[in-house]
Amino acid sequence: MSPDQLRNRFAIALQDMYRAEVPAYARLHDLVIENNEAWLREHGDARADDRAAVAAISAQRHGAIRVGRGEELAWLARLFALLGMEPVDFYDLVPAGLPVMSTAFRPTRPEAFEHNHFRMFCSLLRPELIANADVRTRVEALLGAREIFSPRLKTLIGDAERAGGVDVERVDEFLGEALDVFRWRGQARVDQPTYAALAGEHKLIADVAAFGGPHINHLTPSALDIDRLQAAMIERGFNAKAVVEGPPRREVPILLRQTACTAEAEAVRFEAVDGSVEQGSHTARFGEVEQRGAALTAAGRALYDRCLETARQMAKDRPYAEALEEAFADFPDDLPALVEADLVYCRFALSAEDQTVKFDTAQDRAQALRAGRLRAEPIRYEDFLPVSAAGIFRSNLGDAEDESYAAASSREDFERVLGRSLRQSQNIYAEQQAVSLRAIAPAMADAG
Ligand code: OOG
Ligand code: NI
Repeated sequence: MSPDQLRNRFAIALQDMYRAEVPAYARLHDLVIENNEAWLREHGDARADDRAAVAAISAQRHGAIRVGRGEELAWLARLFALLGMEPVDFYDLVPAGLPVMSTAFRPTRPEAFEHNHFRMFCSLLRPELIANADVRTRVEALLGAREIFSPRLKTLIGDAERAGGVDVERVDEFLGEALDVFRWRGQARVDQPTYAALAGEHKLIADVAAFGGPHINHLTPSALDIDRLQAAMIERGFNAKAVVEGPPRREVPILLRQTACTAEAEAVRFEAVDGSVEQGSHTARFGEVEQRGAALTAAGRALYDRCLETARQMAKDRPYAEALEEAFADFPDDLPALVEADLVYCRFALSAEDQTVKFDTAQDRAQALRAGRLRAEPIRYEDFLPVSAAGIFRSNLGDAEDESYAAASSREDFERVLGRSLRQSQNIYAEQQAVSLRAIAPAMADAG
């Protein structure tokens, strides 16, 4: 089966599993479906009457997991490679007070996104950063002794790698085994006092080390209008975040906007040293919603970071939404201006066969765009935002205070444990834009 088809099957199965595991997520997902359908109807879009189309539009676009040791990450990389997902970008969350480093496994070809968008944000715990020596030793022992992949799944992965893909006859078994990796286990591997000691160090540490595997901690469906969805969440009594994270609402959406409902406590069985079972709870899993906009160039990203920082400063003495609006007034919001300042990546095409159009520089392209001689379609941002990611971790783990860790993480260390190199999203977007421009050039040469 093709990696794209397999990823689609996997994502659908994961969605079903997580809906059954976390009822609050199922309610949020239903609200997204209802909201998207209403949006389509109001915009005269015929897909509003097509249940399958609405479901596909409202399907989850990403999930997130956390693992405990390098070997686990390396196996995940092999599994996701078979689903057509490559590790893209390095996210060091240590400066944000989280003892993890991360990447996102995702499709990289534009055609692959048409099959299925699913990405998995994957964080690796860095137990060596745990200051308390007792907790650190305990965590290392717990992680060293666990296997998150069944022997059968490892065999199936090895077979598929040798055969160049998963055999159609093995797909059900393969997906069943893969799904089990991410399943919630209501059973902790430690007793209550140990859980409390780990959580006392950092909730994240308990979330990883106290359990037998990397349960999904959230899935994220896509909203056609995230502000409308946020308002609906509040109106329906969801425990929604106070604000939509990321850039403000704009004419030309950029990057990624996200909101979420906070995690609810789930029952957990802890086994005491004497073998008796104690009931307790763990709070980590939730539902999130996203809406994506254009990928930014390095210059665009630098401007975005400056605007966001300004907003943060301004928000000290006024409402955040207002501060955000005002801070982003410096970020151009019409396509020709964005193209002219080389802030967004686009796919370009000629409006009509015309060999006199100049498109070598950003200024040329902006001019041709304004004159209606060139068309530009912003390339969608397919990655994540570390600031929002840190906010997501914090809001669902309920940690108000930032920890401070001495060491920064290194991309090289991460690649070594991953067992492969990371792709860089900037290169992927730049290449997509360059491909579109190269396609114009021969057309003009032919015409000449
Ligand atoms: C991952 C948070 C990152 C996002 O949407 O930014 C993420 C986590 O909480 O483990 O999914
Ligand atoms: Ni997320």
